Amino acid sequence: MPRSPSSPAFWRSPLRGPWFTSVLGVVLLVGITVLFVTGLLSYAAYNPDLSPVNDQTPDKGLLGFYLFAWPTDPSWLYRLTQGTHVTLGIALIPVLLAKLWSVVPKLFALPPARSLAHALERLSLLLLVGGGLFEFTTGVLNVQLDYVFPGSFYPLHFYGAWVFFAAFLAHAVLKTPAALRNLRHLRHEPPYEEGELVSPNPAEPTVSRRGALGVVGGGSLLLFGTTVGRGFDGPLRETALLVPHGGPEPGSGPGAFQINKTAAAVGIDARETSEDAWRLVVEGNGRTVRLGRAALLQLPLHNAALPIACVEGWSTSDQWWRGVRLRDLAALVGYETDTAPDVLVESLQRHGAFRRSALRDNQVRDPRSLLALFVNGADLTPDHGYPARVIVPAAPGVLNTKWVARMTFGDL
Ligand SMILES: Nc1nc2c(c(=O)[nH]1)N[C@H]1C(S)=C(S)[C@@H](COP(=O)(O)O)O[C@H]1N2
Ligand SMILES: [Mo]
Repeated sequence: MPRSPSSPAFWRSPLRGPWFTSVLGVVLLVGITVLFVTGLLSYAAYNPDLSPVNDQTPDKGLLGFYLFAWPTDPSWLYRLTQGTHVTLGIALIPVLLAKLWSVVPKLFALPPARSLAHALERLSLLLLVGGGLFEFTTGVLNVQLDYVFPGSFYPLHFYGAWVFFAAFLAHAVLKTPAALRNLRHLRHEPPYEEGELVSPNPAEPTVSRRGALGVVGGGSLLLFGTTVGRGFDGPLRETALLVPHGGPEPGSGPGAFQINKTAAAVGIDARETSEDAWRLVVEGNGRTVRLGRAALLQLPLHNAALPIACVEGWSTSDQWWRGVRLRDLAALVGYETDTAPDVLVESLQRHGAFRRSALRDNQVRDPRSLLALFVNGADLTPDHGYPARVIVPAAPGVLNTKWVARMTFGDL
């Protein structure tokens, strides 16, 4: 048996062949396209062009060409797009690994380049494989380990996505026609097909090609089934075994829904949130208004049923929020409802990520966008942002700033 992996006979699995690779390739063609689109949507949903507050991606330049005002309808929009991004990304891992396994002999093929065109193709494969592994790894680390790259996950995952997708697109254009032909015309079981990837010296099969695909698909289903629950509350969330439930257990009572960072974790002290100490500062138009919680309660209060949906892919179902409309706060410093501008929201929190965020005028004007004082019929709990937190329909969780201390209205 040849020792060198550069010899085709070294690779003996009878599973390898154009049919097996083509099935996996077509699944990834659809799946990765959905990942790319939902990923770009997630980036747009951050309002990264309200610089420099939300944007953590320096010099995005041309790559930000497509940014648009993220809508506030339907209120579950980000819950859906980001839940899809994360759940699908996790479920595709077995498919990606099987696809790489199925073509691994090519990695060792000699000579490394037969022609300039061949050299370029191999270079693009380097970006494709490297980019794919990089995107899946950074994505999993982010949802699994709670920000191993503080602040720098966004630029890494964002630039990586463009490199990966450019190589992916080139690869798809070159290979999809053949893959579709293979699926239509090739036999998938022995006697073995011919062509690239087929071992000239196959070992005895221990599983059929269909059986092997079944194992890959079963792995994907298992990951899907143990991930998808994080988009729901109650017992369904308990089925999300493989991913952290996104923070500490929320306990029971009106505040019993997912918590990202607790008050203690970010150093919010009960003394600074007490009735006596806490004041909300509202600024804009050169005016400044200060209100304690009692004064806020004198303003018209409204209800909105809205979810929280985190970039990590977890979300809650609708919670009942009650508080002051953001546009009514803009009115305090002299803005009419239909001319209310963007707002910069700052938290009491002094350190760490997410202590401030910018909202766009369409979000400020939506009547469901609140500075919430209550949730599910009770005062906000300390961990959900007492004395006041922002809640905006369809916005990523990170824009729903907790423990709000200051709001500055004006075009950003
Ligand atoms: N001040 C402050 N606000 C914050 C955060 C934070 O760490 N600090 N986390 C944000 C993120 S990433 C999410 S997903 C939501 C979670 O809100 P919850 O903990 O009430 O579910 O709060 C957002 N608001
Ligand atoms: Mo989040």
